[in-house]
Amino acid sequence: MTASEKSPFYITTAITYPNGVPHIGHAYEYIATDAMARFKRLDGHEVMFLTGTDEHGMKIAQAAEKEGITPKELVDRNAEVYKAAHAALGITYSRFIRTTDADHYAASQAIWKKMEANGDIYLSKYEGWYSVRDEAFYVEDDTVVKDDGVRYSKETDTEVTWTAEESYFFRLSAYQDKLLALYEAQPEFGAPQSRFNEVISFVRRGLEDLSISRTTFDWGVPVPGNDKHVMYVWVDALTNYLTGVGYPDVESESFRKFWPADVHIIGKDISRFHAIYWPAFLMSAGIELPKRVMIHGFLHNNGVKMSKSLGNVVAPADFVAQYGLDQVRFFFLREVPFGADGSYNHEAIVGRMNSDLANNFGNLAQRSLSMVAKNCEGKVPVPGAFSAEDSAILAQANGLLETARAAFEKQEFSRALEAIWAVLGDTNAYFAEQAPWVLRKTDVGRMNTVLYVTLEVLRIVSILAQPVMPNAMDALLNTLGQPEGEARQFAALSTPIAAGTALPAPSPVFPKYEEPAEA
Ligand code: ME8
Repeated sequence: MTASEKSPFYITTAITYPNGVPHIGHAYEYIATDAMARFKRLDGHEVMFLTGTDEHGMKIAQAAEKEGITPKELVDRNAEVYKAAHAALGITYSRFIRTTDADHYAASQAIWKKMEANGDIYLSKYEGWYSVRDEAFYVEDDTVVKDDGVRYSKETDTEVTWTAEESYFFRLSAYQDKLLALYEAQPEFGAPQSRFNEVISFVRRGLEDLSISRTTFDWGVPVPGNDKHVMYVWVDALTNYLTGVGYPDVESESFRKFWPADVHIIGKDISRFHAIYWPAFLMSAGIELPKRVMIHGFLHNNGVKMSKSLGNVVAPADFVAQYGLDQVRFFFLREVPFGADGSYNHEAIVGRMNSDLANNFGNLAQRSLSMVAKNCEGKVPVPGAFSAEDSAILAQANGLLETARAAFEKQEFSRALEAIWAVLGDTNAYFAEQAPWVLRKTDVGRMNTVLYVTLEVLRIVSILAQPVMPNAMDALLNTLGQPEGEARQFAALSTPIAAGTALPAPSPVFPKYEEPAEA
């Protein structure tokens, strides 16, 4: 099947506030989304992958003021820092959207007008509590005054300030039943279930209309027809997913091809914005809804929340420099079931590097490939008839595509990797049992068959692990004599490695982690 015959696939990350620097939590989301995008491409889909920065709102305006620069200067500078993080992490986005891009203003104003035309926007006065950190409103019952005399959001523990101003409102209250009907009709609209359930209960408790414009500052998209107001940052932020595929030109090729989005990948702190406000805005504007909102958990450094004041914010690029890009990508996707919260520390990363990568994968590749180099003239050997053991291990490897597809469909990355590593584990046992280094002296034909089977498993595993470890798998597929392009697509999985393929001299892909010598 060619790319054009398979359904196009549209995936997004949350767009990050560029008020600080990227941390491991952001990196985690980018890596997961990138692995998903690469998986779909390798599986023959045309993929649109959108990521970027969320540049409006009070948080950005205040951060700029603190630095004594304009908001635009701040976001211009920091957008580059985020782009550099994407590059360091090997993120293959199709577009890096910035909400200050001109086409994004047009899209935000267009959706606003649609909601207005539908009778869902009205002018009134907002009085209530606002958290600049969260860019979110809170009702008084959800706030508390602490010993320091300051009022905080109970849920997120961020300071809230009293806000009273003229504001446009979105008739969110009118969407309660429609949203509940959506959740009923599309039980996988939000995932994983436990996080989606929290959203559903929130909606069941009743929804209030939402303040969607501000007048006390001007760093935002102007409200059409009333320049005194700028849009509430979340209205324009969510709209980025439409801008990215050409909205408001709903007849454009990209909009028709890619909308509705297949999956929005976001963190647990912003599930309500994506699973409540966003579908309500879209319903109001008469636009199709995304198919899925996948809510991942938070990563904590050694179980401790990352924060600037604790000084435990690790820059993604430093992490990559210390452990290696593929290793970092593998660690996060293998270690933490996507959706759950996770913790990382040096020992856990080194553990995975040394056992899963160096021992289970790297050693098997190195041992089999160096035997082939020495005993088979550096060519994939011609196998004899397959024994039951050979066929069993090949069948396991051949079943991996379906397992991986099913897991990736639900963003269960760790489950896919676990299945692949189970086959590697069994192949290691097979290799040890068959002992080709003994067969070399007793039965060369059998040795050839065992080496062939091992190389075939390595080929399958390397192709399937590409979305997670693109560079290392590139190197290994080179060593397995597999040319770039079609031979590395999932469609090639069913064509076994060809006997006689010339193999370059092998070199280890996964060295063990060595602690740097004490200075
Ligand atoms: O929320 N672990 O931006 P943001 C895992 N601009 N993920 C984390 C994390 C952690 N420790 N900390 C943050 C915003 N994230 C809005 C989004 S989308 C239309 C607008 C995730 O910079 C977080 O959950 O605060 C979110 O998905 C992403 O990083 C950006 O967070």
